[in-house]
Amino acid sequence: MSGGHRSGAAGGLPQPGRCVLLGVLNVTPDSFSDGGRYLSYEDAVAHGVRMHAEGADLIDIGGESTRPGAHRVPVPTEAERVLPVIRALTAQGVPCSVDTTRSEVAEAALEAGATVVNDVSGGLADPGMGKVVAAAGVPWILMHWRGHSDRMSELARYADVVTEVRDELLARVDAAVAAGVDPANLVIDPGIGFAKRAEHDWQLLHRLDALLGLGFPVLVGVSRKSFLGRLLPGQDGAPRPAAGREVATAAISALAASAGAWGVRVHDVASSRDAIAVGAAWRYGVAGAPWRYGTGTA
Ligand code: PMM
Repeated sequence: MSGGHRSGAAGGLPQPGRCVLLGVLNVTPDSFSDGGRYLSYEDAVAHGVRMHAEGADLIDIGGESTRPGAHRVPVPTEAERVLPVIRALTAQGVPCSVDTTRSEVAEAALEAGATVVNDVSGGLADPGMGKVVAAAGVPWILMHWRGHSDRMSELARYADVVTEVRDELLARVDAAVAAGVDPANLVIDPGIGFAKRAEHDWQLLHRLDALLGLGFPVLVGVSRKSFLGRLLPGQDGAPRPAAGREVATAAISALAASAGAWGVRVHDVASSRDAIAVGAAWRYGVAGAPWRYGTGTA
């Protein structure tokens, strides 16, 4: 890509003076770590309010599981899951993003009060998404993606994962800008665990600077993912179950924030909030200093 539309100033993005926290709220029966827990409207809203109180800047609400092997749900089902929760949370002043690859769902979610679109397909799954986001003038998180969950493991083939992910993300940025989206409203995300094997995930985190150097805010989503389970096997050699991956998740939140990531997407907001505060105090040598994302920004 060009690179001509890079921007340091992000339009409508939350910038709270520290690394942004997106709290995960999956209103699904089958997401890998919280599936089925927040399927009831009351439980979902209460959990969103709780994460907001713990420091989440956005509650990221999804109605379709993206775990490897998952099958798609019909549009009305996805919409019926997320819209009432978005309405209830935004009515209480809790900012929400919608985690969807479908323009119809995104459009309805924005009408219901969501202020950010988080699209794990980076606009690839639905050619109409760019138009909806451009018309609404809201931030759009473009994640690196190669195909739907039922076939993503066969797509995890790379000669040089860092370069390929960077170039494929830049192609999505170009497509978004061509659809009329303000580049200041774009966030990029390496898509940890999506068409990636554990070694790809670690290389992408190790070389996060390759994405940060593009000049767009970067979001990192590792929360409880399987590469962490494989890093931390039990004595029997089996991967650590998802419930035991919280400390590892918080460690990555601190490291990602210190590296200059704009935000992290996590299930447990409190532990990542604390880890990020520690990382920021370390980085600046003082507690509570105002913090800016990006590389080399003081
Ligand atoms: N991961 C999941 C879902 N949505 N969105 C972004 N931007 N980045 C991610 O890494 C990401 C995402 C899968 O995790 P979940 O099933 O626990 O929500």
